[in-house]
Amino acid sequence: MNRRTHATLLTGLLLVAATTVGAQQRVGARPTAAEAQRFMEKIEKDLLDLGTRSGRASWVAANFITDDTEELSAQAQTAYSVAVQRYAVEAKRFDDAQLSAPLRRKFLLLKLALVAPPPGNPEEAAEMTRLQVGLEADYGKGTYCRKTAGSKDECLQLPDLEKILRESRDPKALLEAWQGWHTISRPMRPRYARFVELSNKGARELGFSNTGEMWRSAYDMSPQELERELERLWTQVRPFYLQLHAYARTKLGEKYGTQLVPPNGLIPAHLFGNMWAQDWSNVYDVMAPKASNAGGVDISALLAAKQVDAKAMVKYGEGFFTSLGLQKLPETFWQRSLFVKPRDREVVCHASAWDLDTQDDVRLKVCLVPTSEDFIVVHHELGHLYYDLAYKKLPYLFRGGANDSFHEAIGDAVALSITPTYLKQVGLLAEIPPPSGDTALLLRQALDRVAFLPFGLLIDRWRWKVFSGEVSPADYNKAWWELRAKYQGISRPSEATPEDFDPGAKFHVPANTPYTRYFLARILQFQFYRAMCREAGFTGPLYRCSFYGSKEAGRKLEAMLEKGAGQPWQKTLFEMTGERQIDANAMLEYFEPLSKWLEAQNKGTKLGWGQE
Ligand code: X8Z
Ligand code: ZN
Repeated sequence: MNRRTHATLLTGLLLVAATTVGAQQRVGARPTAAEAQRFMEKIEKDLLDLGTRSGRASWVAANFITDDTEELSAQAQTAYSVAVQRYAVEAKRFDDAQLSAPLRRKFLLLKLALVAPPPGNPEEAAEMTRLQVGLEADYGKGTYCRKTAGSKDECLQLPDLEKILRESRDPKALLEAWQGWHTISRPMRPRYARFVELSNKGARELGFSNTGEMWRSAYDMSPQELERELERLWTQVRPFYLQLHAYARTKLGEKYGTQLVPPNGLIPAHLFGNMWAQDWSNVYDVMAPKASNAGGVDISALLAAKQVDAKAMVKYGEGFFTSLGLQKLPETFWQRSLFVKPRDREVVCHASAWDLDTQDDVRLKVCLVPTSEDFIVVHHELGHLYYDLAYKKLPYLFRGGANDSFHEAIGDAVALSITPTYLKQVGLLAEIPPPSGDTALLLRQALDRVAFLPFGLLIDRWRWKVFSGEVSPADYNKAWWELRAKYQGISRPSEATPEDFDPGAKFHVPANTPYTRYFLARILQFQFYRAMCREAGFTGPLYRCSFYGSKEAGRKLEAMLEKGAGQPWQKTLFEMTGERQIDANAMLEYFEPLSKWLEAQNKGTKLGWGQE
């Protein structure tokens, strides 16, 4: 792991020992493994208790946003994170002890357990959690009101604005929806800046140089090694992204005119059918190949035709996992989850999976609409829950993903099996399209999974600069758009004002959820998928594989899930896939036919935008 950090901690410890302990034989006396074991048992018991309380309070706060639920949630979260932080700091005294590998790993996981470590000062710790809870609640309540011809303003929330982006093809309406949502984050900036300052203080107390470095230390390799890995992966997939970008630019140019979409330049962010231009599948109609036999399968249309409601979408998801031999979800899951946006109260609509007691009390909180995008989201979220259920018998600190990107990749790997054959098997599709429809099918997939990649990478590249202080609050927005241009090749659809704080209009920034996990998961999910396809005995082109119903694939999956965070992820990956590193070759194999097709379409077109 992070050797430099350990060295710093050790030096600190020895100095304290030498100056405060008089008796000669105590200097350098190492705490025993038995002491460490007892300390760890107490910690795990305490954190389970505090974590469960905090989880219940956050559940209520996210499902009923009010000033009171916010305050109660902040209090419970403070109690939990202050305890983690105190234990992690206390645990430094075992840095030098001879411990078994699993116990040593628990100490490591303890130190990395929080995404925002609170400062030791209690007032500052409480202030930090209040800021964090408040920012997430503000995102959840985000509302844009516009003047209408009548006397009453029309007020829209994120799901309403997302619907406009998804369905409208009128650039004026798209621009207004985009701009409207980006007004909600303006007031967040000063509080976000203070939050950054406080969490950095906590990170430094643990021996990290800032919160960003702490996040990069959570991958069983040094932060520098992780940075190199990310660069390697981006270099692997970037040529394919450039092809997709160039193709999308041509198509959007044909639709909206080259005035709005300059042929060699950046594409304005409001034209992709998604608020953050991170998933382009909603504008498939604009991107579709010209050939009349293009085909492909429009899952949104299938769901509408069968009147599949939110709960039924979740049932399809559960059905996939049980077909692999995994258990049905517990009854309480169906009683306690939220599947649709309530009309009469404020909720955080961003989809999330919850494991309230690290045992059986698992739930979803989603505001589903019957679209193909949300059909994938359901599988994604259930992947989290099946992971939680599979590692519940492990000790508390091992109840987690092999690393956070594993957690994000499970459901998506399963969702890659939503092929026409699968859709026919479950009665959603009548006829499997002929192989001539494969390009269309792959294009739909790429508009979701490949278009996402640069976005997945840049959010934390921005946050690393924010946490390290390289970018100051006055430049938050400028730095954000520099990265959006560099990696995604997109531009802000209108000039920013000095008040704008566009990163705050993306959930994971006010909610402080690390994002590198999603970039890695996009790549990793194809490795998992390929491994399970092989296990299921599939031999055709990778993109046609569905391992639905394969008990062999299910056993393979469960064996990985049951390992939780109990061993370095590289070992878990090897056991699952036979591969030793996260690598894009499975993804590139999957998309190989599309990649050739895009190259042919882009013939004579200049790739890139001159700022990459
Ligand atoms: O936040 C999510 C999930 C919950 S972990 C819905 N995702 C990222 C996003 O929406 O930005 C899944 C894909 C990327
Ligand atoms: Zn997720």
